[in-house]
Amino acid sequence: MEFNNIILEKEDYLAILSINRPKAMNALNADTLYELEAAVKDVKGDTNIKVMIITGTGDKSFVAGADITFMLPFTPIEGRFFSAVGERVMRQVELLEKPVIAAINGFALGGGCELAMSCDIRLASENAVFGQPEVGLGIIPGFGGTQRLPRLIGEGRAKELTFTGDIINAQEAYRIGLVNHVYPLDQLIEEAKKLAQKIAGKAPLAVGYAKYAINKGLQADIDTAMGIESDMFGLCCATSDKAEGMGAFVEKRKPKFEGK
Ligand code: CO8
Repeated sequence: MEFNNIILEKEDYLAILSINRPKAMNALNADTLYELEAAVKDVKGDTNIKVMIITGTGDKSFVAGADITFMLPFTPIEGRFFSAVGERVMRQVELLEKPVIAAINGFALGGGCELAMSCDIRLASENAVFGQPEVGLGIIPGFGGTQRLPRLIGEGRAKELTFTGDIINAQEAYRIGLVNHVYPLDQLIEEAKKLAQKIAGKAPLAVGYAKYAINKGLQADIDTAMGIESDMFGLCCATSDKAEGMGAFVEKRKPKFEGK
């Protein structure tokens, strides 16, 4: 698929996906979502890639939301369809068995905040701002925001942000646990790459299984969740990386993981 609204770059083990619609502050229309979906599928199938970073081009905006001009003429059927497309694409980001780091370089509003929340780890630049301003447009968050925000920051805070449409800065996002770290804008991508490198040095299948266990377990009751964890632990024991990791410890050397 030819990409017109995103850029997908690969550096060794790392995929960097940049939303690239500068004329609309990187807002998400249907084409951009379909490209994002294709890129995630590509990364999923590329065994060289261990970690993905999602960011926005430019220095002002990560993603300023779903494209309002695109949504303005929506019928109920079209609205429901577009919401479901966004939900599906963001779920694919969430379910990708490789870590996804959001490098949030500016506006993360509406669908932008929702995209960031579908990533595993969120790093923000000092100029980043967050919010779910949808109710000010007569709609509600429709790319998973009503579900992921309360799971991430708690019901009370999520309801306040969603009902008021308040915009919060990066420090406040850090304080309430919406982002893991805040960096100066010019250091953001380097810090995201450093984090990616640290993760890429670990056993990739184990990292993927840990992501699976956390994501699936969080949606299940505790006994089912423990079963998911032990299943994934068992699966790790089928990998040669487990023999390598433990063998290296015993032999007092650094492990060399192959993702097998
Ligand atoms: N959609 C479409 N165009 C946008 C968007 C957007 N979300 N955000 C910015 N743009 C466009 C502007 O219209 C403007 O275009 P033009 O130059 O042609 O007039 C250009 O980007 C630059 O924007 P501004 O001039 O407004 O730049 P400022 O620096 O003054 O302001 C802001 C930047 C604060 C980001 C401002 O543009 C803004 O408030 N944007 C809208 C933010 C917003 O409300 N986002 C939520 C959208 S709703 C949503 O995301 C719902 C998700 C679920 C959908 C479910 C499917 C049905």
